[in-house]
Amino acid sequence: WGGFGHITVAYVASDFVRPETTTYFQALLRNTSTSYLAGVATWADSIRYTKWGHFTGPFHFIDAHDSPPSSCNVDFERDCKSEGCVVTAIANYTTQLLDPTLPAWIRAQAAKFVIHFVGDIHQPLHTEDVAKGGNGIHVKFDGNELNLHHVWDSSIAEKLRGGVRRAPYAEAREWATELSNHIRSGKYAAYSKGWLKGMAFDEPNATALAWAREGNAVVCTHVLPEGPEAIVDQELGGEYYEAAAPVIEMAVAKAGYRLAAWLDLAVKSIA
Ligand code: DCM
Ligand code: DCM
Ligand code: ZN
Repeated sequence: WGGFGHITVAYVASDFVRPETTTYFQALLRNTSTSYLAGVATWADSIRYTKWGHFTGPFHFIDAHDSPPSSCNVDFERDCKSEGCVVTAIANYTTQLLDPTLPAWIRAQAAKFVIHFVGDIHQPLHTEDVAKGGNGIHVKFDGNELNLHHVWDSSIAEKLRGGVRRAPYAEAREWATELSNHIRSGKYAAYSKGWLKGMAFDEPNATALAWAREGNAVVCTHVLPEGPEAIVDQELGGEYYEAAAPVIEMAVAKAGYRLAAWLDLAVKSIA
C-alpha cells in the first residue's frame, strides 16, 4: 500500500487492540499518543531504498509464480525467495519483537516492520509475481499514466476517499473510524470473526501464508480478471475501479483487524 493505506491499517488496529497491548506498544515505540501505531506504519518503506535497508526490499511481498486469471495460488517453497519474503518477515520480526535478549531499539524496529508487513501482505499485488507485482504493467487511471501496482497501492483508495490526500494522517483516521464502525456493527460485522479464523501465534508462517493466499485469490478475480495482456494501456478509473474499490476497502479493514489480533497475541504470549 501507499502511505495512506498503511496509516489507515494502523489506525484500525489501534481501535481494536486490548488496553494492555496499547500500553506495551506505546512504551516500546516511545509514543503515548493515539497515533503510536499509525506514526510508524510507513517507516519500512522509508528505509528500504537506503544502503543499510536494502536487504528488507523482498520482505514487502511474496512473488506467487501462478498464472492469473486461470490459476491463482501461493506455494511457500516455490514463491518465498531464499533471502526471505513477506511471510517469513512477519514471522521473524514477530519473534524479534518479543525477544527479551535484544535491545529495546531493535525490538521497536521489529514492531515497525510487523505493523507495515501485515498491511502489505493484504495488498493483492504484493502476493503476485506477474510483471513484478504489476509494476511493469502500464495503465491509465482517470487519464493519468500509471502502473498497475501503483493503482492498487494508492490510486483506488485515494479516489474512494475523495482525491489526493492533503492531510494523510487526519484523513486516514477518518477512513479508519468508518472501517472500524463497519467491523463492529456495519457491513463487515458478519465477517470479522471469520477474519481471525486459523490465526495461530505458534505458527506464524502458516498464519501469514493463509493471509497471502486470500489476497492472491483476488488477483484472479479483480486485479487481472482477463489476464495481464488484456489490461495493458486500459483506463481503469471506471468499471474496473467500481469493482476494485470495495475489495480494497475490505482488505484494509481486514489487515487492521488482523494486525490488532496479532499484536494482542504477541503481548499475551509474554504476559
Ligand atoms: N513490489 C511487489 N512485488 C515485486 C516487486 C515490488 O509487490 N515483485 C512492490 C514493492 C513496492 C512497489 O512494488 O511497494 C515498488 O517496488 P520497487 O520500488 O521495488 O519497484
Ligand atoms: N514452512 C514451510 N511451508 C509452509 C509453512 C511453513 O516450509 N507452508 C516452514 C517455514 C518456517 C517453518 O516451516 O521456517 C516453521 O513454520 P511455522 O511458523 O508455520 O511453524
Ligand atoms: Zn511495503
